[in-house]
Amino acid sequence: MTEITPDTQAEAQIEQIEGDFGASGPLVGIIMGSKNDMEKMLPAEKYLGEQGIQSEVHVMSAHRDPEKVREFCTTARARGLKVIIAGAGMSAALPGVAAAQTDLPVIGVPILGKSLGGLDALLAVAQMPPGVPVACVAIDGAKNAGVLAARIINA
Ligand code: RP5
Repeated sequence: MTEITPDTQAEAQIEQIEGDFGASGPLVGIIMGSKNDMEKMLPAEKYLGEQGIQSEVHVMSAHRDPEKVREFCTTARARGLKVIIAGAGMSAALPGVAAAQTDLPVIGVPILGKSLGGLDALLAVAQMPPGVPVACVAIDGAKNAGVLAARIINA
């Protein structure tokens, strides 16, 4: 009989989360705050695919699904991810919240919303406090997020 220790409990928890998020060996996690961000974010996934770098794509909002974001970020390294690309519009907390919960590099993509010309998201993504960095690309700059993620992985 297998003894249940805190370690085996943690492994079981990771296996459960792997089941939820998939564990087929992606190196880049691409997350976004809304399914409505998908079209803007897919150029990152497309570029990475062209470079032979597998990624996984998930929708999770820092405001609407905080627990899902926490699970994703705190298990990302153990599941083999090397970089997280996070896109969001409006108050765009997702990249910063991700960076607060993982020591993997986080690339933030501000998404153009219906007002303020995307400046709201740009400032929210870029203006991180010292010690919690997010590498911010241009508004709707998901392709460059993919390019930067590939450069980090190949560095
Ligand atoms: C953000 O709010 C999302 O990233 C999205 O860009 C924006 C609006 O979300 P929806 O109301 O379109 O789902 O959190």
